[in-house]
Amino acid sequence: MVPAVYAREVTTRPTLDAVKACAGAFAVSGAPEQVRPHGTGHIHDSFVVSYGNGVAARRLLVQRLNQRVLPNLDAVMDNLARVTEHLRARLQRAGVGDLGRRVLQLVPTRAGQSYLRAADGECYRAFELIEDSVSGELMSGERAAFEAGRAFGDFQLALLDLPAPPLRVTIPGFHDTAARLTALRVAAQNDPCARAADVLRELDEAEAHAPLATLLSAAQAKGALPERIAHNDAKLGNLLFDARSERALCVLDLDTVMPGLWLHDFGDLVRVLACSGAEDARDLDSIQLREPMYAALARGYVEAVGAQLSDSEWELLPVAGAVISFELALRFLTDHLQGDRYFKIAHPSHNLQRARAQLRVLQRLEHGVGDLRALTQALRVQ
Ligand code: GN1
Ligand code: MG
Repeated sequence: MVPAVYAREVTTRPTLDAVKACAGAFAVSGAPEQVRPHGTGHIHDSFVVSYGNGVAARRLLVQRLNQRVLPNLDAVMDNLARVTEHLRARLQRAGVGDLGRRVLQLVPTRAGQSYLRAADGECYRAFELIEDSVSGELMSGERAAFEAGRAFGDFQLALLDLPAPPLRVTIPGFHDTAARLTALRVAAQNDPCARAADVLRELDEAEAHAPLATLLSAAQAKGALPERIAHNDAKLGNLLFDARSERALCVLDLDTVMPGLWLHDFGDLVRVLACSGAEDARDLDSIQLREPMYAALARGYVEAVGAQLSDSEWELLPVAGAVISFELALRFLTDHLQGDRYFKIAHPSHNLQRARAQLRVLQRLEHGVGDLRALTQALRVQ
């Protein structure tokens, strides 16, 4: 299945006044007072809103939702409610305290809806802001890598026993790497923005890696990889750490939590942690393999889910990062060719820069795969 081409033009960020006007619709006492932009997500627009209630300010995270990327918001919010309730009940049973900071807590509208549809058709939702926390993007070092591996592993483990029915598919073909490659070929062929001639080297590099596109799906088709609930967007920006203890606190961004492969989550974590350099690094030499970070990440992940992994999952852990960095490179390059309709950008060649950086991550992970294999094997025999 070829993912949809995003036909509508990129929308601009809402004004702070527009957010403030909508923020009054959520069920908290006091009126919205201050609004400020928050976070670095590529899809929604997020804001921290303080409400005055005469005593102490209460703060919510208010998001304007991207309906081009997530057209079925009812499915998204349904999944969110089921997942967060399940996680909360589990933590409660385990006697874990501080629940309000360990699981996302949605704040409904005064009318009792899970999200607000404003008069202009834009949709907003609100969460309790998790205070005294730090985005994983600001964390560094092996301890944080270990924590991230364990936190996403724990998240997967906790959803193993989510009662039926299956979660809804919020974005069809999300990790269908072969379809992502097809979408790139179509975009290069149609070339709506006349950008293809400038990216021939990147297109060649993508084609040279085509076999990666079916590596996981072929194993899955053979029955070697179980389908289970995955987060599907396991990056550090989607994990909060406690500001004081620097331990992982809460997994965020549950919009793509749906049936999938656990390897996609591990691969995403490898993509962001096992190489230095930013996701959109302009200086490609800043992107170097960091074996100790991979080892720490894998140790944390295996501590959580090692006992659940099938033989094929163990075998494919060391290559999962290459698959996901390849897939994301395809997506960024496709978006560049299509005129930046999907990911938010800060400048006109941003998606191209991101694609180049992901291709470099891919190269590093491929060259180092022998080392990654040895590090993974060492964890298995322990
Ligand atoms: C997007 O929303 P955000 O920024 O957490 C994207 C992911 C990409 C990621 C790359 C729904 O995640 O798939 O891996 O950017 N989310 C969606 O940073 O497409
Ligand atoms: Mg996010």
